Amino acid sequence: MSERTLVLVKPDGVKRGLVGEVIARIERKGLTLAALELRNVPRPVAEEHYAEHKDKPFFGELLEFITSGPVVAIAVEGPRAIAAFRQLAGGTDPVAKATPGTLRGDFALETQYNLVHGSDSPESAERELKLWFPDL
Ligand code: RTP
Ligand code: MG
Repeated sequence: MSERTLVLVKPDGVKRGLVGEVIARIERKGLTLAALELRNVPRPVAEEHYAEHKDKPFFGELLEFITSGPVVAIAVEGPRAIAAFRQLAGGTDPVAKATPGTLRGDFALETQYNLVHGSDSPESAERELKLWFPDL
């Protein structure tokens, strides 16, 4: 059974020219692209997207970062797409948790600048896809 997940190439990934690398890995895994757009992120969208972290000490920095330049938002589709993309991304801390072979393990050094976002559950995916791609 197919499902959808929201992937973001964060501003660091766009600035570093890694959009193609992210898309290539998604496609090589066998997942498909249901929607894709380069976007600036309005602050209210960033706040809504990361609402679960609103009480965390890093929330302010996280909003600054995610609104600091365009992101590429992608609706990714396929069997177990949510877990499959989290596997491609690697752990949140790109050195302590993500292993080589994952996007974060191969291309990132700092937790804040960890290249990609992927929905972490079916509930998150549904909420985030409504926020980013309401017409999908
Ligand atoms: P994401 O939501 O972006 O896919 O990342 P994630 O699930 O792997 O990690 P999450 O716990 O949801 O954290 C969201 C993003 O906040 C930044 N962060 N900074 N400075 C810090 O300690 C810290 N912790 C998290 C990261 O950009 C992380 O991806
Ligand atoms: Mg998360």
